Amino acid sequence: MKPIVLKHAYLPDALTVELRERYDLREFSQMSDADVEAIAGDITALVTNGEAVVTRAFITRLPALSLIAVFGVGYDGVDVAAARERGIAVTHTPGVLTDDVADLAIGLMLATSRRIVAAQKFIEQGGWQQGGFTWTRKVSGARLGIFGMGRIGQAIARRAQAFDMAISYTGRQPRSALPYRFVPDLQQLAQESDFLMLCAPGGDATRGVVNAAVLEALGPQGILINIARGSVVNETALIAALERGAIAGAGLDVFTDEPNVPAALQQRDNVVITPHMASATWETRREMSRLVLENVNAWCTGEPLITPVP
Ligand code: 8YV
Repeated sequence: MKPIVLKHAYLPDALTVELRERYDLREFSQMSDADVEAIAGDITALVTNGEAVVTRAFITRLPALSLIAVFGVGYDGVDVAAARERGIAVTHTPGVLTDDVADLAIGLMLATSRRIVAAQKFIEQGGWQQGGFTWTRKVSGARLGIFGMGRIGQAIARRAQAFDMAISYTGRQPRSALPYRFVPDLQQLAQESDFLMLCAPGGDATRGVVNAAVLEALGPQGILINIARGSVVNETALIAALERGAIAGAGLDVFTDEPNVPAALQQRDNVVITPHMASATWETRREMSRLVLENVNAWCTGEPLITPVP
């Protein structure tokens, strides 16, 4: 008998097909509570994505669960402590999406600072016939503050070096091997940056840490870029800061209540928004899918997991 695997949230079609070929795949989105209850004792693996939430209560409902495989590098949606208490392994997809996320981060920084989206709208709305587009802010040589100097933060820093940016960072600890300046405090980092780039993992430790005081410190010429998690930013404070000109703009790929983006963040010339798409290229989504499948297969055959969460 094939092991029962629960597809808990959105996964690419090709990955779903491969999982279905190998396992008895059940789709959570098509099941009632009673359906889940009926097979709860036989569900051994759960595959979810980086945005979905797997609570302690949900884990408790699945007594035979032994693997949670996350399609994504961020696993802040999963109650890892609850999983560990039960001896349930958790895997994710680090590394394969680093380049794409860093690329989009740089794209958002350029698009926001140079107002690329607003400039396109300017042409499309006939503005050019009336005069030139407003001047924008220079990226090359500016001060970049990175919050979270993990794999993605470092990939962004390497790209930013090509723009001759002065790079500083904050995070849990200084990384002495890196050639960038460590600043112990997020507010100080904001104060000393033209661009504040958020790369820190989501979760309780970072919830709402980009608050009114940090945005105030970033200042009226400062730009916030978030490719991490919406939860890292106090979105109400961000909207207020944009409305009163406390910061110059924001480039955002992630939001507090996805897929709902507050109207106050839309239709602004100084805000560039994308729908949590940093890792969504064909190449990377294929690699992420491969890694999920390899982890599930390894778990199933008793081999060591490829990318367990640390
Ligand atoms: C994905 C992500 O959008 O890796 C992550 O943590 O947030 C993204 O790459 C997500 O996991 C796919 O649903």
